[in-house]
Amino acid sequence: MKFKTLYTFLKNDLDLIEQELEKTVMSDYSMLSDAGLHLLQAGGKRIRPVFVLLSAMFGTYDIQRIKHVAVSLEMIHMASLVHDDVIDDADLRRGKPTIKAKWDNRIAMYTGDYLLACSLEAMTKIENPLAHRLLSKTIVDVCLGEIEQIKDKYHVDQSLRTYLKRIKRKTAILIAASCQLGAIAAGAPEQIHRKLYWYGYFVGMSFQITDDILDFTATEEELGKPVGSDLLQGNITLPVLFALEDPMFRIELEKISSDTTFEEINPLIERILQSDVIEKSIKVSDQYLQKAFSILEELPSGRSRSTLYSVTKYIGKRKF
Ligand code: GRG
Repeated sequence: MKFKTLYTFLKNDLDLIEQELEKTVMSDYSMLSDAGLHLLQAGGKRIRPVFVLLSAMFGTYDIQRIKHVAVSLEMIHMASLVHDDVIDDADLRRGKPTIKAKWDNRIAMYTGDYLLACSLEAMTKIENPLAHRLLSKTIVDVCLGEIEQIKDKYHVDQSLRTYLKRIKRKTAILIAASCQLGAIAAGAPEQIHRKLYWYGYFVGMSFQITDDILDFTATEEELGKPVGSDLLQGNITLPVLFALEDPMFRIELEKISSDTTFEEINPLIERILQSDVIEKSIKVSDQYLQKAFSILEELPSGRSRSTLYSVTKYIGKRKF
């Protein structure tokens, strides 16, 4: 089953958001429009807009209002991907050349900045200080998460806590904010939008852990980038943290540096795949999903809750 079939009733609204995203990246400067459109048309799951819309259904759902929130959240995500690809010197994203590879680092930085600015502009349509405070805090956290990731690269002596704090900032908080902001913009009561934040946070933690697992278990075609890219970048993800408990693996991993090649990390990828660390990581991801399900139980029943339930189940099994 495809992810999109879980929420076919949102198709028209998601199509509208797609058109809004295209309109929003347009600028008088073809360089910015071309680069923005290139990333948009490369695909992407648009899960943040989906969470915005489903959460908005807990309030007064008005797509003409909610679309600005969905566009804003997807544009922050896009801006962060464009900057991330410069930081990681990555050539492929969503199976297509990155902006920095197709153009150059300078244009990628301008494009990322422009997308972030467009995101803030889209959110001004929501005249609610709480929404803006949450959005600003979220962007600060995403930036801190990235700085922590850079600081922790190649550090084999980091704790599980450090890893969890990093993924909370770099991924989970943006998904949490997508849920809460959708509900806030739709005027949902406080006790509902707060719960949706925590639902999004737990789903987001599981989503990132799964991303870290897929870096080893998926194919290059599924990932849209080479297998083991995170490891090659020196990112100590959950499967790697577990694998470091083996002293022999630790000795091999300590040899990785920015000069290491894909050929050199292949044996490490093989070791990870042959051990139980993937299973152990899936268990941690499942624990977060269980917490997400518990929060869903506390929300009013209806189409939104049941769809969030299916989306959560799918996220636990995703292969993309
Ligand atoms: C400009 C806001 C801003 C931040 C700068 C570079 C940076 C600081 C942050 C990068 C954070 C980052 C890349 C987090 C990864 C998040 C993640 C899980 C990406 C993959 O998300 P998917 O699977 O991607 O939803 P698609 O392609 O489907 O949209």
